[in-house]
Amino acid sequence: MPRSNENLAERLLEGDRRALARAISLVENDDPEGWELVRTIYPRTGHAAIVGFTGPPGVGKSTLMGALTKLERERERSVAVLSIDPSSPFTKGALLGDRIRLTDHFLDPGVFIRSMANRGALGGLSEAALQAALLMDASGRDLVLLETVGVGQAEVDIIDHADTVVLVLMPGSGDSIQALKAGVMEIPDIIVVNKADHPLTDTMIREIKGVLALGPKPDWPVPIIRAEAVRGEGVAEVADKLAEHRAYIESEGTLSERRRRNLLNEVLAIATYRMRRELEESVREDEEVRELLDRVVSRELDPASAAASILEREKAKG
Ligand SMILES: Nc1nc2c(ncn2[C@@H]2O[C@H](COP(=O)(O)OP(=O)(O)OP(=O)(O)O)[C@@H](O)[C@H]2O)c(=O)[nH]1
Ligand SMILES: [Mg+2]
Repeated sequence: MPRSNENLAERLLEGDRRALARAISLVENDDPEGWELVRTIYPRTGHAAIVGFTGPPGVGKSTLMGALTKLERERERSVAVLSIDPSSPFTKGALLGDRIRLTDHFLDPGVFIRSMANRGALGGLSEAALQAALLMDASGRDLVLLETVGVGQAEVDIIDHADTVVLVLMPGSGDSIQALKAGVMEIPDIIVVNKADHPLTDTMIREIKGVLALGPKPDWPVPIIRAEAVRGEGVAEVADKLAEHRAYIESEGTLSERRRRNLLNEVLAIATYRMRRELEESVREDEEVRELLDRVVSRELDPASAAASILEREKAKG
């Protein structure tokens, strides 16, 4: 490993914020040094509590995370925030403060804030974000908060890497309730109904309870918390439930089970991406593959049989 990198790893492990920022940039910019760094520090990860916040745009995720960060800082826990923004690769930097709404914390060395929109090296934003989260974890942060916009679409499933998933909704987010009901969205660990000054809050909570009641009785009953993040209302309750959930997953062995499952998915995601890329490369120039495709187009050969032949050929090559 280059000396500079060794140094970077060392500083990162000591908790140096600039080293952390640099390391994340390496990962985000597809720099091989970035993966090498992750390889080096990986044995030192696994200590941070990783909490994912998801929910429709504008419900108040960032505001809630900002308020939670404030509270955790009062308890002297260090925090890293990663906001994953698949929709706008252009907001990096300029609108960061606005998107993340953690401007109060920019000067606090106990808080590290970063947003990410690039796909990174390993195939997806989710993979790049996981690498970033690992770096944050290795740098000794007690708490890593991930933010992603979503109503259950699989595009960005970084949330899969969280130990605890918080779904943030606001009165009127009917789509999310439908998504939960239809099983498009996995049942989160904690649900926050934010902007609870809205007159439809009670209706919303009733609907959520209705949906949750359809499922089997869980060992962890999903708490539904009403909050007004802008005013700090309900934030302490969110912090308490996070701690409770943590204790629950630790005591039941669920944490290691969950991490095992998440890491397996991660390994498969990276391997799948790499295989696909290799396959695409090796078939692009291949005359026989082109003929195979022509036969699919002319309806002589069905797509599944063509795929099977391609795989056979690849195996023979390997
Ligand atoms: N009335 C009210 N407004 C709130 C509350 N919490 C947040 N807001 C406002 O809602 C708007 C969106 O808040 P954000 O925290 O940026 O929401 P977000 O979910 O992070 O949004 P995206 O990251 O863009 O998806 C902001 O103008 C907040 O000030 C609340 O409890 N009540
Ligand atoms: Mg936000």
